[in-house]
Amino acid sequence: MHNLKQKKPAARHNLIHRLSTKAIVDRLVGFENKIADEFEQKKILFPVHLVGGNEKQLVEIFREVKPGDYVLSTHRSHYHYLLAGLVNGIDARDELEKKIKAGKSMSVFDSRFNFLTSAIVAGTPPYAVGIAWSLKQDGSENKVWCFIGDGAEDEGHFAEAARYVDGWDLPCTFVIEDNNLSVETPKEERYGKNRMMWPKCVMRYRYERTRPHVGTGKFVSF
Ligand SMILES: Cc1ncc(C[n+]2csc(CCOP(=O)(O)OP(=O)(O)O)c2C)c(N)n1
Ligand SMILES: [Mg+2]
Repeated sequence: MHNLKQKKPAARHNLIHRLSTKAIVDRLVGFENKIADEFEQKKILFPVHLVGGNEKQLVEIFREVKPGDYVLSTHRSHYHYLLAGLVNGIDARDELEKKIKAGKSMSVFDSRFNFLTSAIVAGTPPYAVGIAWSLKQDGSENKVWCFIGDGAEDEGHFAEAARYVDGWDLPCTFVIEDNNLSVETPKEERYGKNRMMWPKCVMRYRYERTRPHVGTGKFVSF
């Protein structure tokens, strides 16, 4: 079994525990508002999937994340990245802004705090299984947090990954970020019902999105 060369973050303070929920929510919202403005001013020449409406739920979840845990994200990666940074004592706002301006909003990666994103819907659950398997083999105290949208629930990759994590009791939690939309299509229209039963390694939070699927809602001509 490959021994994961896990980068243990230098002993930094977990900033999530030093800041109030309101302070963190304000940071997140402020960041996305800034990115939205820059997008509309044509300073970002790439698609951006902005987040909104799920700040409090995410802060609550990230209070459980430990420094060195793996955080796997989606096309909607900004809040996950900023929060994973805080957990590891890093204010990553400037770095994220640079990444977004370089067209990497959907492919954010940071080995300092074991963060990676895939824009392929349900692209990360198989990685989550492999990482979690390796962490277990190594006797690590860290775990994997794999964030996916409800659209990824439609994918076989996810079902297989959840079954494997459950069956082998691997250190991984899948978090379904359920806005009841895959782009613009609700679950009932996709597979005939809107409730799915998954093993206990899968948790879900619901939110109503406050922004369009992609962009800001304002047509920008480059
Ligand atoms: C394998 C794959 N199929 C289709 C797409 C196009 N696509 C991008 S986001 C998205 C919606 C996925 O739903 P969800 O994860 O719930 O994201 P949300 O629409 O809520 O942002 C789709 C189908 C993709 N990126 N990857
Ligand atoms: Mg969705």
